[in-house]
Amino acid sequence: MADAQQQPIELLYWPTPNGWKVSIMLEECGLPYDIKLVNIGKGDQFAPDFLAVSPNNKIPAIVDPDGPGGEPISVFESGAILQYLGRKTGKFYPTDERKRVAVDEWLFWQVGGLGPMAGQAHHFRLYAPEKIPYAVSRYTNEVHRLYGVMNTRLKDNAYLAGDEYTIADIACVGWAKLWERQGQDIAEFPHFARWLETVKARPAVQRGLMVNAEARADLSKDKAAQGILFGQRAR
Ligand SMILES: N[C@@H](CCC(=O)N[C@@H](CS)C(=O)NCC(=O)O)C(=O)O
Repeated sequence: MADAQQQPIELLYWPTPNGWKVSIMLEECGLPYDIKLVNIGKGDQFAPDFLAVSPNNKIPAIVDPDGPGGEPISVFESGAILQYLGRKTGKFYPTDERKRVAVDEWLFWQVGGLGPMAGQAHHFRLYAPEKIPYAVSRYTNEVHRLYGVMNTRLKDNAYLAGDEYTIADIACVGWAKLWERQGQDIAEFPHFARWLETVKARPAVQRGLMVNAEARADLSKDKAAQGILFGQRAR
């Protein structure tokens, strides 16, 4: 249970698949939080105060005033945030070592595989100024392969890490719900489809996905935002 004395966690956020991971987790855990919107299409992610917390200039990040030892702590990288909140609350991140290893496997699979590959599929299918057939097919195929892996896993398991809903499912749902934009046909993946409907039906997932949903713009039509997001080199 969330500590009644818990001060609000600051969530540095924009409504994207990586941001949703943390809004969903905070909703699932019943933790109080305040949103600080970081408009990544306008370049807020390069502001010094944001970089002090999230040096990779990407959302999400959190600042927890009640961190270890009662002192504030900031955390960046969605996987690290989910693990931190799971350890802090004892929710959705089992302590049994075998179960925890299974969660970590699928969590790392998401942050190192599904997220980046689906992100590239979005990029080359929707945002790239020229259609590059090789890139479109490379990332569409890779997402297809990954959904096949997920589908096989979910044939005999209710959730990614086994029979319990965990932070691994929370990490995946925001990406998986965008399967159409990734050029996929969900009918090919019936176990994946069953899992997606089950996870999306959770009230906390629905609340997490709605956080500042009105700010979510169509990036494919916003050339200025594309210039900020896709033209960066080391600063
Ligand atoms: N590995 C990071 C990826 C985060 C990420 O890619 N965030 C995107 C939004 S979904 C972002 O902030 N992009 C801003 C930029 O690239 O400048 C994580 O899992 O937290």
